[in-house]
Amino acid sequence: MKPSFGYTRSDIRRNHALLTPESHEWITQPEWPGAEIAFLISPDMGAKFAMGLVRTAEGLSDIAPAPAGNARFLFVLEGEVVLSGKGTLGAEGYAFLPPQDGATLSASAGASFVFFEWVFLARGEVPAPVLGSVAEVEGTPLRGDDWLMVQKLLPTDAGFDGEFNVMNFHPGSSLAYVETHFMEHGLLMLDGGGVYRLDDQWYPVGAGDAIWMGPHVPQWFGALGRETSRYLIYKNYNRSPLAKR
Ligand code: UGY
Ligand code: MN
Repeated sequence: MKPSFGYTRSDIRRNHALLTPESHEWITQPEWPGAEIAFLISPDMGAKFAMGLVRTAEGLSDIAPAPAGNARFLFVLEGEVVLSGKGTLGAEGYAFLPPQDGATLSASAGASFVFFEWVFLARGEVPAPVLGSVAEVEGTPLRGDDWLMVQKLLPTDAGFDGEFNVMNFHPGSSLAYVETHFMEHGLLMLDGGGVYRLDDQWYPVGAGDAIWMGPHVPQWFGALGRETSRYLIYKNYNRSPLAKR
């Protein structure tokens, strides 16, 4: 039995990290008046992107866009987020905002969302913003396995330097093999749970847990329980490992 004090499931290692809700440090930032932010993944741990949770008791108004050169992706967990001149996102609504996009962000009282920011690697024309909702994205079986459906939230063309997917695991299904690849991941468990293998560790994980997978880290997930397990996952994509950030 683990003691209830001085213990966390969070585990931060050289090439991966599990970040669990009981260890989140909620901070304020000058760029986000009215928000509490828990930065879960950052370049300080070796990642090439940042991922944070935002919550707001009173609501947010006109939060400035990401710094020049950075792309931003938002995924709403609760409440509503409004992007000026673009539209309103409800629960499981999402937006990709390319660098230099001028939209400001407002949010309803009690709203929460996850956001990602990274230095965008352009290839040809920089893509236009994308707004959508998970419920409207069709899933496709991963490598023919219809117990593992992938919803691709962004267009797949090479203008995008990354992808954001929701992976849906039927209870008892798993990734078909232990993946190793140079691309990184930032992941948020949305529903269900199971066992995540990262490097040579096996972690029990559930809704609300976040994971950083660094380049080349061996990774595998097996879904347990009776409900569908789902996670949101970011991956840098469409770019050579030698491409400069
Ligand atoms: O797209 C991926 O690399 C994905 N299958 N990885 C993962 O779920 N850990
Ligand atoms: Mn992967």
